[in-house]
Amino acid sequence: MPKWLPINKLFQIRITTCVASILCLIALIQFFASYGQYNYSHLPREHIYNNLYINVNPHLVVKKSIPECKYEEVLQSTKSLSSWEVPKVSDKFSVKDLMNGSYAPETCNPLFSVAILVTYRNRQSQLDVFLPYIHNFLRKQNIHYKIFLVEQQDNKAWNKGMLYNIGVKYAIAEKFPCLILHDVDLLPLDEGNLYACLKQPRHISASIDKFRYVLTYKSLVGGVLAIRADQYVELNGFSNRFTGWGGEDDDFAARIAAHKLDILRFPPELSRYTMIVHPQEAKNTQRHNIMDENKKGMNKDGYDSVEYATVSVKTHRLFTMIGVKL
Ligand code: NGS
Repeated sequence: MPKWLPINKLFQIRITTCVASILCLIALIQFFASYGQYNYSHLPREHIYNNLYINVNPHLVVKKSIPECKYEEVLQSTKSLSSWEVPKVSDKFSVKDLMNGSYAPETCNPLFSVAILVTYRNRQSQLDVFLPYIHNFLRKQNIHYKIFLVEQQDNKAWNKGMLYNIGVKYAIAEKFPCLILHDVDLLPLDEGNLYACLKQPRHISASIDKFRYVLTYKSLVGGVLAIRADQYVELNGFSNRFTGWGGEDDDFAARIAAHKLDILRFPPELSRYTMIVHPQEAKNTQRHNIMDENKKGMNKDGYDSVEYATVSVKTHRLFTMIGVKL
């Protein structure tokens, strides 16, 4: 046996050590880069109940013969799906108890009424997955809810902010005290993710599989957001100036901050979503300029100044469609 290692063997060991060290370094950098975001600050589970915004639509008939609904069981649920378990077709789906996209529990009086606003154009395959999935998910939560699908029915540039402003007018006309603004491509994975407003705005989709369940930045409010209807009006809703992809949600976050409201979140284990994959929309190259202008107060546009050509309202079993031509 030789007393020293042959030179080629030594070289091999050096290369292996080098590669292993580089990989370790990359893993360490990745860990520290995302550490804070995995552990974004959130309401502790035991504080959620006291922060809930209890408010029911006055149009909902309260039945004296049945008790108030309870929410502890939903909030304490640890049942979750993994992304790959999400059914692409909901075969166990029944339309029973659904009308106009709305539902209220029969055996108890709910404490929450929520308008869920989904902005939409030309994403039929996503909608086909979203609607049965979300109804199945929500009907387990003992809440009163209604799904409004706000469809842009023209070929003009996509304007999500305007669609939300218009949809919210209808939700408020129907006296919904809480709004959930919901992307059609996001499906909640955790049963404990109660679809209700908090007293402060609540960013719901904090942990999305596409981003390895990491909150990409602290002021992100895109995806799924819950906000009280009165606060939406107070902020003057979304700017109407953003077309195409990006910026409108960050501008909305700036409005939240300017009104000294907080953005609250549930813990990561209650905030996980899977995203239905789709091609990325074209980015609005002007989005940063518009945000800067809006911040300087040059354009105080929003909910109170939204203008559109026509709106048609149609009811379906699974949703109420607000068709908009801008
Ligand atoms: C930011 C966009 C937001 C968007 C967020 C996440 O960069 O509008 O990414 O987008 N802000 C600007 O472009 C100024 S996501 O990757 O989830 O589609 O919501």
